[in-house]
Amino acid sequence: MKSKRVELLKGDITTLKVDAIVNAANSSLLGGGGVDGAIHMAAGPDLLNECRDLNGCSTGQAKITRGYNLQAGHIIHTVGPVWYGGYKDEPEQLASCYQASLKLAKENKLKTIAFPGISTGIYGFPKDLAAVIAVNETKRFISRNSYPEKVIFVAYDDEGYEIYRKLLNQ
Ligand code: AR6
Repeated sequence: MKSKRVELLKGDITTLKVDAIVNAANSSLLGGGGVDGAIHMAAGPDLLNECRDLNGCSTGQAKITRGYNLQAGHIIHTVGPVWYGGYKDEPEQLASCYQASLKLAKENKLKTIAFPGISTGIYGFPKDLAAVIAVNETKRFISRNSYPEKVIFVAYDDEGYEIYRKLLNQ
């Protein structure tokens, strides 16, 4: 990888010791399946209590909480778009998720942040297009800002890992 500020890992994002992990949440912010369920399970019930006070989150936006029982100090909850075929501004909304999450990391002076593939599970966003958006938005943001110092993309399986690996090696 060319930039030391961008890394790729394969595995479970809930185990990472970083300043923030990003959650692929839904607009209620009250938990769900996929990585959201895994994060709430690992963080413990105090996370849900804090989330109840946030009054949800719009698609493309992000909100931050503490990390509770996670090794990660914070959780940045972002709501990705449901994929409807690409005609409902899904790419722009996904780009907005990365921008909003990175902005929160910057505002909170977080040095390390880890992203799962937002929208690429239950929400059905094509993984290759989602990865292009994730990498482009991240590179653009870090080229203009000193925080976060490091961004880690976390692939959950071999297919996702290969998609990011090829993009980051370009
Ligand atoms: N670590 C890293 N990545 C993971 C993990 C994990 N532990 N678990 C799943 N992934 P998804 P979405 C990957 O479905 O598509 C929830 O119910 C997974 O392989 O978690 O944004 C929410 O409440 C995929 O690549 O999120 C929403 O209702 C990526 O994480 C809805 O799902 C995202 O998959 C959000 O759907």
